[in-house]
Amino acid sequence: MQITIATGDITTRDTDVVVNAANSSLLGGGGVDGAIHRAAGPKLLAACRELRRTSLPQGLPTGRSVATDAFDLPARWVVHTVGPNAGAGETDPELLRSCFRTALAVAEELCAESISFPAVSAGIYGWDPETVAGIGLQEVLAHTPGTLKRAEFVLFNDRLAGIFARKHEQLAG
Ligand code: AR6
Repeated sequence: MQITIATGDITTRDTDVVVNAANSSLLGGGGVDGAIHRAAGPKLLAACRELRRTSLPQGLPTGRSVATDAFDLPARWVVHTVGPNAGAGETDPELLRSCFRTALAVAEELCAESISFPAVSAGIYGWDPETVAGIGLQEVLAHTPGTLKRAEFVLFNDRLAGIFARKHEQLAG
């Protein structure tokens, strides 16, 4: 799979899938979640409410991923994942690994060819960006692609993008 590291706003990407760093409620929040909901429009919140009413009455557990349409975004689908919250004691790297792995699996179920990830858990949820870069890149590098051909990490600033680019060089050799 081709991997790119980009600086910018993930809501502008036209990959088939944009991954959202959501919370268990799926009902929106700050950070990238807020940006995605603003850009996708109110139908995204309605779709998330419908998921809560039907398949996820207790919300989406940490480390799991679920898809909705992307509505007004250039992407086709939003895959919502719930990163671990370090501030609430969720420091098990397997939880973060699971976010990337389940998001990739959901994208494959959708027959997506491209996917964009933000730095899940590296903002409000307080994880060290180096750790997020390592885990995210390892999971994408370890993924056996079905339909997926391309993965992007879309970072909000050049400092974060530098961390991801250096980690990519280390891991991909
Ligand atoms: N495009 C790309 N990256 C962004 C964007 C954007 N438009 N906006 C922010 N980031 P965060 P978390 C970066 O806090 O740590 C929400 O309230 C940001 O700089 O969005 O997983 C949810 O509802 C950081 O590097 O997600 C949850 O309650 C990265 O995205 C909680 O925050 C992730 O930061 C999730 O916290």
